[in-house]
Amino acid sequence: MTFFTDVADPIPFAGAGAPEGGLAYQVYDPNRLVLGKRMEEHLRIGVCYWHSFNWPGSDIFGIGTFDRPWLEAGVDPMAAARAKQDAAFEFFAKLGTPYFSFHDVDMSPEGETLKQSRANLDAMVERAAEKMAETGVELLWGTANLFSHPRYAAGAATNPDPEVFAHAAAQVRNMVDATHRLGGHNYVLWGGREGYETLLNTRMAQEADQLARFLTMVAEYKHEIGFTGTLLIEPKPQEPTKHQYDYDCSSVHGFLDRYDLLGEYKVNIEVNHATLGGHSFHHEVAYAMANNIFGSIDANRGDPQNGWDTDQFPNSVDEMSLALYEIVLGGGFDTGGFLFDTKLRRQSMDRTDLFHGHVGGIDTLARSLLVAESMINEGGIEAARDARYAGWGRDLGRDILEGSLDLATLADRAAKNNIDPAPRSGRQEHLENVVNRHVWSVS
Ligand code: XLS
Ligand code: NI
Ligand code: NI
Repeated sequence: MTFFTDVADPIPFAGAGAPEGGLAYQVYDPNRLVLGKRMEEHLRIGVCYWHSFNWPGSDIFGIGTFDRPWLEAGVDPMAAARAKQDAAFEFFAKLGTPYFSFHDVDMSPEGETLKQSRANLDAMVERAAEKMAETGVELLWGTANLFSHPRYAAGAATNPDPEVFAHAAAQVRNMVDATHRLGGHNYVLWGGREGYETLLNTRMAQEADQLARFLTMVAEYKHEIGFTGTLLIEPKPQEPTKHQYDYDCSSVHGFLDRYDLLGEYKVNIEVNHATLGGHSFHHEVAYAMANNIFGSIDANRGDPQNGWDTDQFPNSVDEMSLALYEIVLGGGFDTGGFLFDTKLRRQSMDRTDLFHGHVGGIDTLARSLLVAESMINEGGIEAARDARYAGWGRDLGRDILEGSLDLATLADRAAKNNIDPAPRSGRQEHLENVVNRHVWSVS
């Protein structure tokens, strides 16, 4: 049975001739070569199972508005899971993008016991394996939902009750197995409730040790079973907790360093998590690149007026171009990609709305990639950065960094040479104009 009956399979690339309002890519041409690599390989786009197929369009003030028959009351849970999976894979194939991602409970219903949950998951994962073989769609990452069930109200790994930690361990073990079985490229841990609501009842040091123990166990298990995907932590500053420990890339980096986990984990950066943390997305990407923890991206953005995770489709070439510049310049994705952890607006209840959101977002990324390509080919930004730091490649800079000078020797040398450094322009406005020239001119 087809669910998205009004949509062509697959959605074509029509370039500038795309019909207005129609479903065709204007920029995303998977085979177009960009800096020697196919566009599809640069962007590695994936669709999320949860917001697109497992969320009815509800919000805290109202029930679902979407047409998702498998979510209706009274449907047998496994039959519902199969109908949802059919619609999801039909969507992935029609969109024509290479990857998807899911949480355990998105794909298979939780059973009465952990054993039953595992059996349900295994059955749905085997069915997914068949669908993946039929469509060629691959798993970007798997993850476990350790935040929806009431047992996780006070966190999973950071819960004051070790039995909750153990339950979370069982779920993660099952999902790492499932991800491994499906040839997943990464495994994600988003610490949804790994934080606190109030410090009055919280022992932060204790919770940090618990979280580190959990992450260590997951890394050890990965090696035990021979899973070769990358483990990723997805930072977010808050929501649903008042404060989340994985606040941003820098706090995750420090945490990994403190517990000797650098090298085992990288980060999955979500655009709107960056902005909720008081950073630009560009900042988070550049930080991760600079510190060798860059892994993957969740491409959904926020709304500048709202202080929560609205998960909207990317539509700003300005914002995405800067991030893509850093990503491509830094060598691009390894196992990661651009996951659409995106939500439709609650009023977008037509079946085709899901396609319009993704197609527009994908075109935004494709155009941003072309801007990045143009900036890299022209080289103006890197030349300006090189010029700005050039002194560090000369004698004084090298001597300082190599550690051959102590403070007093350096001070004496400065006095002896009578140095009097002149302030120099950072040229910010000029550089912003350079970027805009590329944004406005690529095609
Ligand atoms: C929530 C997160 C979540 C993760 C996966 O804000 O973005 O959707 O990506 O658990
Ligand atoms: Ni996310
Ligand atoms: Ni999010």
